[in-house]
Amino acid sequence: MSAHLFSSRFHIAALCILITVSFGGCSDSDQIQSDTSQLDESVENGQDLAISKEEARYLQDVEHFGGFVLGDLCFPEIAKCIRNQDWEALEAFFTEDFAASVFVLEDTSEIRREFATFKLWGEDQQKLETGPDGFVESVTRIRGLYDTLDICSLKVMQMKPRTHGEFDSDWDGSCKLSFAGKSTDGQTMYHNFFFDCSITQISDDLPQETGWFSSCHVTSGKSGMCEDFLMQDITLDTGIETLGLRDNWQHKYNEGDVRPFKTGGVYACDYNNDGHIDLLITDINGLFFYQSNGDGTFKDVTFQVGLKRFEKSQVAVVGDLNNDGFEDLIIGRTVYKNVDGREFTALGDNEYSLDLSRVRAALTVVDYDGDGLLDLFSVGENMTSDPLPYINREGMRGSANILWKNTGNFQFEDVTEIAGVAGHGTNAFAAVWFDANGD
Ligand SMILES: [Ca+2]
Ligand SMILES: [Ca+2]
Ligand SMILES: [Ca+2]
Ligand SMILES: [Ca+2]
Repeated sequence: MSAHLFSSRFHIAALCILITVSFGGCSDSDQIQSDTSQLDESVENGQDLAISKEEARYLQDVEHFGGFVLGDLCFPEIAKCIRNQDWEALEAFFTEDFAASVFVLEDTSEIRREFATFKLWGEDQQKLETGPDGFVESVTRIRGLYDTLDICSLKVMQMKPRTHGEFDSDWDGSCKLSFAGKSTDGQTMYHNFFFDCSITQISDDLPQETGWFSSCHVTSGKSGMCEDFLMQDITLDTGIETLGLRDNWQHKYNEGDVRPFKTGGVYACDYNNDGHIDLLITDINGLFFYQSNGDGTFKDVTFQVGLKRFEKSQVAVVGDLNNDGFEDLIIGRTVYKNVDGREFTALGDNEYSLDLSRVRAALTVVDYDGDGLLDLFSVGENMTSDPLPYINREGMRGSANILWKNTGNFQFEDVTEIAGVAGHGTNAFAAVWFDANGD
């Protein structure tokens, strides 16, 4: 998720905070418009959310300072110094007693594979305890291996105040220094080093300040080198047309436009049982169904299989709902029966028993009771047009989760209450089913 989505306070970065999936969000899908008449779906079961209002606010502040101020504003300046080999400017960020440890880079063995050569540094490798000079020397050596740099970045991995609640005192956490590009002898190469690090304090003024980076101790590292990139972009050779799909990061939104949280998804299935995976692509701009030709290429068969190109529902699910051996589809509020692997026909209202208007964010298929019939689970979602804050939305809970038990022939029974899975009204994008206890 990118910083550009949010105001700084709510910036989402790789932080130490493990938050149960609880992002609020509105979707601009016409299936999921916010609507006050839907409020009676919200979960008001008297149970408190996992953290107090104060704690939620604190987490947002930690995220703002650690993720946005440090991660998005300050660390890129350090990375810029490293990229430009401006060591004097880099050292200005260090405190007078800056302490560091670095690996003795030669102290590792090479792992040779047919396609690439790797190096790993970890607990077994020799480290040097050092100060600013030794740190800069180590970084200089790694930087010097590169002729051109595609990536030179310093990212926050975790960051939190050493003393709970004290932002203007020491912060501890970890960071990752990454390089990728071409080596001086023309090889494709990358280096990643992970550090435990400390900062003297973080406030909104930090980007204007120097002398705040107090320690940086390396914990592990890895590098790889090969003749050329191991992965190749083959999109143009597949027959899959991506031009019409919304790229939510690149798309230009006008001021005042709300950037949607969801713009679609890709659903893999083998609808014609020929052993080759076919693709359903839902997108804010329309619907696409690609049949695999079996040789890595695809054919657009959206119309041939009976689907509507201009259906703009992003919520979909694939699964053999009637156990006839052919995977069926639910797209938005329509249930499609797969007819012998040839086409999909939309079922009429009396041919299935699901109230799909209650589905908010995503549907997940699972046979939760092991009876051989695929059941459906819908996760709750924030139902207001204001997507923030995503932690402990005040005075407003998201919609309930719903579990539908499949009783055969597209008939479903709402077993949410019996199964006790309505949830606490937190917001989610999706659910994952797994057998946690191996029974
Ligand atoms: Ca197929
Ligand atoms: Ca079926
Ligand atoms: Ca079942
Ligand atoms: Ca289990």
